[in-house]
Order: sequence, then C-alpha cells, then structure tokens
Amino acid sequence: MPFKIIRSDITNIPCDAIVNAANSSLLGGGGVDGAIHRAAGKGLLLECMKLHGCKTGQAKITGGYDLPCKYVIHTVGPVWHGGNHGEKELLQSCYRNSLALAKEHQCESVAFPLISSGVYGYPKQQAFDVAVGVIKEFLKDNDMDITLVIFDRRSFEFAKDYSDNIREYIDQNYVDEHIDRTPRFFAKATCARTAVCEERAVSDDIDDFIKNQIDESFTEMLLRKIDEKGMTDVQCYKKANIDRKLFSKIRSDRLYKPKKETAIAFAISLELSLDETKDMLMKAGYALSHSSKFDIIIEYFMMKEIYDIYTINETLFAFDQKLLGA
Ligand code: AR6
Repeated sequence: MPFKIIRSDITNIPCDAIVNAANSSLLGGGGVDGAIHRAAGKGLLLECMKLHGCKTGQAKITGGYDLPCKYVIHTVGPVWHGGNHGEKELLQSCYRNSLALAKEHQCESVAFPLISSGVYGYPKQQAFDVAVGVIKEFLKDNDMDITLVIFDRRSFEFAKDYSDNIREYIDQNYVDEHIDRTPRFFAKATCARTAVCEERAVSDDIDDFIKNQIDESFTEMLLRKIDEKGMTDVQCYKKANIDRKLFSKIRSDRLYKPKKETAIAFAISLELSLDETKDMLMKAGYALSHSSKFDIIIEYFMMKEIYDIYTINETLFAFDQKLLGA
C-alpha cells in the first residue's frame, strides 16, 4: 500500500528510512528524537555531531545503527507561533526535503512521525493535514511505501469534519441491522448448505466449469471501467492507493481474487455508484453489509460522492478499521 497510517512506535518499524523530528542541533532531545537516539545507540549521536546542525525545514541523513532501518532522516520542524509565521510552508519543506533525501538514497519505504505536533506545539489536525497533503502530492509522481506513524491515541482524537456524521450514520444503520439478525442468520445457513450440495455436483474439470460460468470477472469489470472512465491504468491504481506490482498481477489474471479492501479501493478510484460498487464487489465474492462498521463507512462516503481515498482512509483509521488499498 503506497500510503498508510498506523498506530505504533516509529523505532520498531522495519523500513528503509525513518524520519526524526529533531531540533536544529541534531544532538538529540525529547519526544520521538529521544526515542530514536535511545534505540539507535551512540553511533547515531557520533554521526550527528559531524553534521553541524540543520536549519528548520531542512533535512539531513545518517545511518540507522541499532534501529531496524537503513537510514534516519533528521528534519527540523517549525515551532508553532500561531500559524502566521510561515509554519505551514516550513512543515511542508520538512516532508518534501525528507522525501527527496529518501528518493536520492533509493529508499522504497519511509516512515514519518507527525513532525512538530509534540513539543513544538503544531496543532495535530493541521500537522496531519500538512503531512498527508505533501505525501499525496509526492506519490502522484513517485513509487514509495510511505507510512505515517501516530504514536498515542490522543494524537488522533482531533475532531474530523466527518466523524460526527459518520458516527451517527453508523449508529442508525448498525442498530437496524441487529434488530432483525435472527431470520437473516437462518437464511444464510440454508444458503451455505445448498452451496455445498451444488459444489458436489460440479464435474471434475472445475476450472473449465468456473471459466464458463463467469461472464465478466472482477478483473474484466475493472479494466472495462477504467476504459469507460477514460482513465489510464496508472491514474487508476495511484488514485486507489494500490502499488504498481499488485495492479500488474491483477491485470494479468482474469480470475484474480482481490482482498475486499483492494476491490473497494478500485471502486472508489473509479468513482463508481453504490450499485456499481456492489456489482463489482460481488464479482470478487464480497458484499457490503450493515453489520460491519467498515462497510457502513464506505457506504457513507459513496452516498456523499466523496471519492478521495486519503480522506476515507483517515476516517477508517480514526474508527480503527482496515485501510483501503492493497
Ligand atoms: N514514535 C512515533 N511518534 C512519536 C514517538 C515515537 N516513539 N514519540 C513521540 N512521538 P515531538 P516535535 C510523536 O515532540 O513536536 C524534541 O525534543 C508525538 O506524539 O517528538 O517536532 C526534539 O529534539 C508527536 O505527535 O517532536 C525537538 O527539540 C510527534 O511524535 C522537539 O522535540 C512529534 O513530537 C521537536 O518537537
């Protein structure tokens, strides 16, 4: 998945480079900086001493020492002074310069903390939006796995535009589903028995049978929709937060069975209606159900015609759900 958000300690993340929210001395400090220096060991400090500091918005690179990463990219975020002192531009530079360094060093995977959002006082929601904005822009023209690491639960408790509406939507729909759960359960059990019987009746050559039964597979529908929407493959998989390798795999296998998150990511990327999405999901063997928060959130965004995968993933993360993409 090119972009993901996770809740973790950045010092535990195996990847090519992790980014450190340092201060201009580059000689260590508190917060994530302290944690990185502690986990990396003395070698990191010795190398940092040779760098002669770093200006706000700039970035410098060192080895990863005892950390499970090859490099540490040290960047100095702005101190928050109310927002009218170029803080946003400086914070954007931190992400841009760090990504440029990562690219220069052929890094395929990079993890960022929410720079400036701790001791330096940048409001968390705004710090998050800056991070996502720059990363999204970068991924349009580059292939890299970028992880935004959220350390503590409080870091993601900022109010999101959609959160209240979605919570309400989940409450309404989730409850409805559970009121009439019993009959549905029996209906499902009957279907399962029928399916087993049908399966037994299938001839030896099951591959041929399947091929003859499927009029349009998931892959075929995906490729047809890409053409109909006038998109290129690259536009489609980038917008879906899917990496190139996975897309090629799907493209070359008519009967590929994607994960549900992958199938939905394509539906979002193609801006399909709810009905078309259900049709596409069915071809991959899935449905949208009101007994799953994940499904209700997806349905909510589709009904609102909000097709930005970053916004949707941010919300899924806030509700502790799986993210869309590979
Ligand atoms: N993994 C991931 N994120 C973390 C971790 C961790 N182990 N520890 C903290 N965070 P901060 P700043 C989050 O204060 O605001 C240092 O003293 C934390 O929850 O580390 O850029 C430097 O030396 C917060 O969301 O960095 C500088 O003097 C985010 O990382 C100054 O702090 C950034 O918090 C830099 O301040």
